Amino acid sequence: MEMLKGKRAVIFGVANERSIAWAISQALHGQGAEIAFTYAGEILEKRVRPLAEGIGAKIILPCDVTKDEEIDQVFDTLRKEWGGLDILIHAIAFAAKEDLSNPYVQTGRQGFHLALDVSAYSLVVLSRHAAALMEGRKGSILTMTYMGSEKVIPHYNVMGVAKAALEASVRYLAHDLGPKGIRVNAISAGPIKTLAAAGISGFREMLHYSSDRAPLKRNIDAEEVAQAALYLVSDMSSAVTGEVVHVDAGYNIMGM
Ligand code: NAD
Ligand code: 0WE
Repeated sequence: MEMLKGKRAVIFGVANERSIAWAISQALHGQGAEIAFTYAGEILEKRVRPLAEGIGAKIILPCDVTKDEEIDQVFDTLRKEWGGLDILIHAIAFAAKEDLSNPYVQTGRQGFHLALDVSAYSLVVLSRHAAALMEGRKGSILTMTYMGSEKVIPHYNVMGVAKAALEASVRYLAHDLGPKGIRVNAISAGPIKTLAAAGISGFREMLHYSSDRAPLKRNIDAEEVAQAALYLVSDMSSAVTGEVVHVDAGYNIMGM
């Protein structure tokens, strides 16, 4: 049974075949959804376009979320081509490299603004545009977060603060958009070796540390995140909104 037959989804955050957003795209497509893709700049277009075309995508557009014109262009196109929207996936985060290595106390104003703008504010502006296309369609908005918002993960720094703002935004957006029947949720994923993780020194050690301590005694993969995403964007979770679902082999529940 195709759970998302006839549904239309726009996905922000595919960089390559390892991206969590790509695993989610494949899962949604596998359930019959039609998907529009965006990519953050020309260099990534070369990676994203072949992946997107491989699952029959017709709408593939540039969107750097720090640029309002590019955001407007994406939603203008969706309105023109589709006339409506059912699902928005937000899987975007960025902080300057030095802000993930220096102590948090050294974070400058510019680095703070960049991380919060790309990683948290973007959900607000994208949700506002999406909601206008979701009128009367029981829409679902889903973002990706990480436990560094709740507890200190050394070096996650300003990204942890941005994820805390993102998770609070999920709750405020759920409140605003709930009366329109639109649900807003987040998945808090355990560490996965994607492009965003590749640049992090000591990531391998982090994976070992997590799998050692997690109740399930292992790490997770992007496909497992995608299965949880399927639940959160489908009717299976019709009464779930404002929630942060941990997909982390249980790591977050441990105290000692
Ligand atoms: P990824 O590198 O594949 O995805 C990150 C995406 O953010 C990329 O597609 C990149 O193009 C996009 N991006 C960065 N700056 C942007 C901008 N200005 N405008 C538009 N897009 C921009 O890595 P990923 O691990 O798949 O990350 C996806 C999401 O999952 C992120 O929100 C990340 O915080 C979250 N997450 C990742 C992990 C992990 O361990 N990999 C764990 C928990 C949560
Ligand atoms: O959200 C993330 C990573 C997001 C990220 C990654 C980079 C690397 C390259 C944001 N900005 C940048 N900027 C770059 O220049 N994760 C959940 C993965 C991650 O990142 C960490 C982690 C984990 C887990 C950083 C420190 C400690 C743990």
